[in-house]
Amino acid sequence: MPNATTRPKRDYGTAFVHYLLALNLAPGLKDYARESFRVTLFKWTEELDSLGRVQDLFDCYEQALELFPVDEVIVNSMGEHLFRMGFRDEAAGHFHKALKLRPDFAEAKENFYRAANWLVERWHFLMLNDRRRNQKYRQAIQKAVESGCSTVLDIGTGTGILGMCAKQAGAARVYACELSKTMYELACEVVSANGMNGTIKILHKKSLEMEVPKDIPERVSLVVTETVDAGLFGEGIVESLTHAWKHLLLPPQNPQDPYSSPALTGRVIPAGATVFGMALECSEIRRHHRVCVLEAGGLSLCAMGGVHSPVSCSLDADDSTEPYTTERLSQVPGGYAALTEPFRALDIDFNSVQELEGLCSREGSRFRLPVTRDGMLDALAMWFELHLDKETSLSTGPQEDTCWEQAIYPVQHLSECSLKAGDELLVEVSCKDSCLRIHAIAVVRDGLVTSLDDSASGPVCGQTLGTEAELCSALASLQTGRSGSQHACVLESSEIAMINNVQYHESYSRALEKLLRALRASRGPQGGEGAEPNPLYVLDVSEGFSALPLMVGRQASVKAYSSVEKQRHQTLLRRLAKENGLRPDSLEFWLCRAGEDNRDAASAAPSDSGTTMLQRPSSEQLWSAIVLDCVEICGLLRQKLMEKATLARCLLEDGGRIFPERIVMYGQLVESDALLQESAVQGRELTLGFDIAPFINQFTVPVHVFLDLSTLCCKHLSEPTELFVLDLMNSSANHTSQEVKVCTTSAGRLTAIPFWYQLHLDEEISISTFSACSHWKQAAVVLQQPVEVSAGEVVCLSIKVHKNSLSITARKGEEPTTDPTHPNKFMFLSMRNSHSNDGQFQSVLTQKISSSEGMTQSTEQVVFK
Ligand code: 44T
Repeated sequence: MPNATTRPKRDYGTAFVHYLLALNLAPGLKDYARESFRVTLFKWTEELDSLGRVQDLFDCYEQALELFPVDEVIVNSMGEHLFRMGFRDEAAGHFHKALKLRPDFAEAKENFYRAANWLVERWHFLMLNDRRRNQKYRQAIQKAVESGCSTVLDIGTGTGILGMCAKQAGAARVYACELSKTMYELACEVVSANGMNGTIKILHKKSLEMEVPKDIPERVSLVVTETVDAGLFGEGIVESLTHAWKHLLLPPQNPQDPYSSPALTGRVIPAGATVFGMALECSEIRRHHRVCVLEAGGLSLCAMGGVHSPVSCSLDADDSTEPYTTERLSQVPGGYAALTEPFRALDIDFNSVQELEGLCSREGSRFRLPVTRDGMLDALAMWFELHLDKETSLSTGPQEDTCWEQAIYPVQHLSECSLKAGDELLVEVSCKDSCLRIHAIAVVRDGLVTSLDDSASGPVCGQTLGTEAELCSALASLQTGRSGSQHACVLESSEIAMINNVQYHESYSRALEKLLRALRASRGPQGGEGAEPNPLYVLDVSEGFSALPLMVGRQASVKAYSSVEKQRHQTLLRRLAKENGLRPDSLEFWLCRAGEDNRDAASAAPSDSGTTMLQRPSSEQLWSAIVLDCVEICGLLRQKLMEKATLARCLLEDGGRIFPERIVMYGQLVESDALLQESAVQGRELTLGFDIAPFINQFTVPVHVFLDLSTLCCKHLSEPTELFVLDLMNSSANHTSQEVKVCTTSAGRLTAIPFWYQLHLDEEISISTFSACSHWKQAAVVLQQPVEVSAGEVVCLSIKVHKNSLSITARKGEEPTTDPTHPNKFMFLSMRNSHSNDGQFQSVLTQKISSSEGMTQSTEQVVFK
């Protein structure tokens, strides 16, 4: 028998099998064994997870659920595995079931909100609340159907709204397809609730996989679709329409025969689009995509020259980069200045398969744009007009009053580029991988061309220009010699904004220096003559890139440890260390030392990351300072923060400290329609006469993340108020509750409570996550039911912290709080911003899971019940 010292691990696999056997034979023991059975299941499935034995893992859960079918902890935990593996629909079903079993199950609630945020993107609410857009689409569809288009396919139906418009307008047969499973199920439910069950055939399919007659019995005379994103082509409309013309639509109208019957020819709504572009100066975009500071916390940042964000449309961009980001320019913090007039960049006719097919093989078009004012060239922006038909268009432009964002192509050259009024900017618009790209090539000033090519070393090549032909030849010579920057390194845009956040670095350097000085003084002179003093150990457990260890490592007799995992981050830190003349041993990487267990840290559950790193620097040493990363970029507190703080405290030497030592959360009462608009379908009115709100509103989440509070359209109903204090040096407050009274300063409808944090590094130095240079965004709680308040009234917020989630209820004045199911209860969760549904639900595994009865049922519960 192996003894305790030789046995490498507890054998949870064998234990699990024994539990199964025993409990199946003696079900009477179930209650007694429940707790230890769960532990065994979780430990064993964790092991299976790390070994990649996915099928075995889910088999174990299925067996466990056969024994304990209504055990909410097991149901929730299975949901967590499903979610991490990308089976988000199924995961949501499990979280929902767990919540049904125990409505106050905080973890399941948090998980459900996170899943809802992924499954139903927030823009669905914006679009359904956009009455003008809805009416325009309905009008165009109605006209087409009335003119004879009798068979209709709605590609990317979402909630089913456009398909229902077609049916209501009198189309004989309507088909719809939707690639997201959740949206597909939602559409089925909405269509049947509106009495159109059986009259619209809805398929859970990507249109590109559809065929006649396998999926639909006939070619259709009208395709309606709104599968467009801010960059127009990002949802794949070019491919889907090309495919639709070849396989799903009747042949297009023959221009020679304009009177051919619409019932026998095919057409598309929208009929086409015009794309516009413009150059702009925008400090907010600049600080997120280009390192703008030369020095921070006493560190020279020149080695950061080659750093750029993962948004790049340059030709040598690789797969990891996105060609554009998005921004609602009318609300960008700090505003923007147009450096050119908007120009017409591209026209596309969706009714011409030749145009659709030829789009990506088209030569890029070049434009000479007169620069209309002096400014820094920070980005090119694009937006479009969607021509639904000959009469009706929708615009997504920055000047329009719409919910649309614009596509932003940050200009990321090595050197800054100042434009002057009277210059000409040369840009190229092209289409690669079915994605629109716009690229600044050169500036013409006083007849001299200066290349903006990022791989050229600085502004190059002056050439006198006269004719257009000379310009062309000048450009041709500029285009050669793409070499790629030697020191290119990609950092997330939030990491670039952090590097540019001078205040953040100055504050941290100052606070750390103060502490280390004090510790050195308290140790007094050490060792004998010439002996190296014992170093002070500092650990930075920031989640992404962080230059703080370098700033600390500059100081004498300090050993700084960075926890950055990515190779490119380590390379960049080493380069910075070298450039700043740091002793090679003053910076080390903590992960490398932590060994085996951390090799897979990137793939480990988010809840595990961070805590494994919290260990002593060596068996005889303790840390002088530990930097904890407390706030996510999205504006929420990091998961397991208090656990980490408690752990970190145990690893500190006498007098050592955690940074920040204290976090104060602030909030403000506001009335904000903008937040309501993206949180749920508003009002009691039907949407275009259809009942949609109750179905999609099940996916309402109480916390909105990634907000820019400085430009949020809202009316302040109170001053910023301290809501909560987390004392990282003293408390491990996992369960707390407290009441905060807030006095209103104006009358209004309290609809939301935005919140942010003040991070206190020590008694004197603090930083806010809500400042003009902050790399953090803010978050807000949106109340399910607004509270009418008058000026000078007291609103009582009851704040409860339970493990990682914090819930607050809002009520007026001195009314008693009793109702635990109060509608304005909300939670602070760790949620990502919405991402597109990937539609990868067809795998063998999912089919297997969906075919098990409990699963299908619980999924339906989420969506429909
Ligand atoms: N976001 C707009 C993009 N689909 C809209 O699964 C504007 C973003 C936006 N289904 C702020 C404001 C706004 N076959 O449910 C989705 C998607 C589905 C397909 C079947 C296909 N080939 C496709 C392609 C997409 O179509 C639905 C709509 S995509 C619309 C994107 C308010 N931020």
